[in-house]
Formats: sequence, C-alpha cells, structure tokens
Amino acid sequence: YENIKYEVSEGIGYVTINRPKALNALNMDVLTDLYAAFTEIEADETVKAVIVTGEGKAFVAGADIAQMSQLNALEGREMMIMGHKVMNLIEAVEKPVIAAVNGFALGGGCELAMACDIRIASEKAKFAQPEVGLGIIPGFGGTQRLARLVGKGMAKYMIMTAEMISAAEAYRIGLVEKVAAPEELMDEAVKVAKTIASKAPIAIATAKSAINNGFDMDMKSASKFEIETFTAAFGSEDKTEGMAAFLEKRAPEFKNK
Ligand code: CO8
Repeated sequence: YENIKYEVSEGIGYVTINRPKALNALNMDVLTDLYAAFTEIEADETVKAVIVTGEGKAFVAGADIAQMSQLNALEGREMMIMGHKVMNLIEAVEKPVIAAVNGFALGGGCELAMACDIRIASEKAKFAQPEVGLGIIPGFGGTQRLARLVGKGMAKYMIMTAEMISAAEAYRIGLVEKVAAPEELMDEAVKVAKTIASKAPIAIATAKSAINNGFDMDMKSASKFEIETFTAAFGSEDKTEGMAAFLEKRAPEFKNK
C-alpha cells in the first residue's frame, strides 16, 4: 500500500493512514488502499482484531480538500460513495476494529473513527465535523453515525457549529469510549484489542453483527435478529470449549469454529 501502512503482529492488524504531510487527509488513493486492506483483513483468519491510527500529529484531518475542490458534483458523489463503501466495510467486517485516535479526527476522519467499533482517544485528540464551513455536509456517513452515537441534538450541534471539541468532551458525550495519555494510547489500544482477541471470535463477530444490525431495527425485529445470531454462536465448537473450560477451571482455547 502506498498511502497506508498495514502490518499484522500477534493476531492484531495495524492500519496506519500514512500521509502525514497532509495530516492524513483522505483522497481517493487512501480510500482505495483502505478498502483493499479491509478486504484483506476480512479474509485473513490470523487477524483477530484491528487497530486504525494515523501517522504523525493527526488521526485524519478529513477528506482531501485540495482534491474535492477540483471535483464537480458527479465526481464528488463518486468520492462520497467510495467513502461510504470503506466505512460500511469497516463496520461490517467480522472482526473488532478499534480506532486509536492520536490527533485531529475531523470531517471524514471523525467519520472513519465512528465506523470503527470502539474509539480510544489520546488526550491530545480533537474532533469536529467542520464541513458546513466548506459549503458541504459530512459525506462519509457522519450525519447518520454521529446522531446514532451521541444523539440527534448533539450531532446537530457539532455539525451545525463545526466546533472542534477536546478528547475529554468527546468522552463526555459518548463519541469515544476511553481517553489515554498520548504516550499510552497505543498500549491502551493494544490492551483492548488483545482482551477482545482472547475471546471466542465467532462470539465477537456475532455480537458486532447483532448490535450493528439490531440498532437500526425496531425492538421486536432486533430481538428476533439476536435470537438468530445467538443460535449461530450457541452451535459453535467454541461454545462447547468456552463452557467446558469454565467448568474445568482452566483457560479456554478457542479455535474460531
Ligand atoms: N485536506 C487536504 N489537506 C489538508 C487537510 C485536508 N482536510 N487538512 C490539512 N491539510 C494540509 C494543509 O493544507 C497543510 O498543507 P501544506 O503544508 O501543503 O500547506 C498541511 O495539511 C498541514 O496543515 P496545516 O498547516 O493547516 O496545520 P495546522 O496545524 O495549522 O492546522 C488543522 C491543522 C486545524 C487540522 C487544519 O489543517 C484544518 O483545519 N484542516 C482541515 C480540516 C477540515 O476542514 N476537514 C474536513 C474536510 S471535509 C470532509 O472531511 C468531508 C467528508 C465527506 C467528503 C465527501 C467526498 C466528496
């Protein structure tokens, strides 16, 4: 990959957006690399959890304004659709994805963080949806995911004022799940990734699917969906192993089966 770094170590996939000179702004090339990397991750059984972060002082400072400024409405729509494809793939991939937000997460960067399952922010991170100041609106799913994460009122506040908020404020409103000292951010993200990776992979994947899919359904349909996904996990070999290990007072050895 030319615009991201991707490596796997001890079952964890590390995706680092790597355009530090442009504060990791998302252009079509970065989006294409991200789509390819997550397609690779989806198919790789050795990857149990993923951490997404940014190189340098930013997580991602948004979609690339220089590139967008050159696009007409139709081309802009294509870029938007590509962004949606990437975010939807990250949200659907059957592995936990953690955003380690090391700095600016603005516009498309905040949207990328929101497509991940869990967000851990450095105390130095800053969040905003500044699009209205550029004459546009969030276009990589932000109007929808922000409202779902922090509620309609706060989403409207952030999107309409374009105000930049601190990590502490992002934590307060539920936009991030944890805040860490800058030098401890990656350790904290790895700790969470390893904790999740130590659990039964089918259970993690079905929990992710049940929460994500059920969230957009009415309660009745969502509970039906939980019953169906639960049944898949209940029939797994890892369920037999997990429960046997508990009863035998030993650590389970999950096989993703
Ligand atoms: N796009 C392109 N280049 C960027 C971006 C960006 N989003 N952000 C920063 N850069 C570049 C700067 O232009 C600068 O380049 P150069 O050195 O060549 O002048 C370099 O990165 C460093 O940036 P600054 O000098 O500005 O650094 P500062 O520390 O002074 O400021 C900020 C940091 C506050 C983050 C500032 O760079 C900034 O405000 N950036 C823009 C933030 C923004 O508005 N983001 C939202 C973009 S819109 C969006 O994400 C829409 C998503 C949906 C798109 C749908 C597709 C059509």
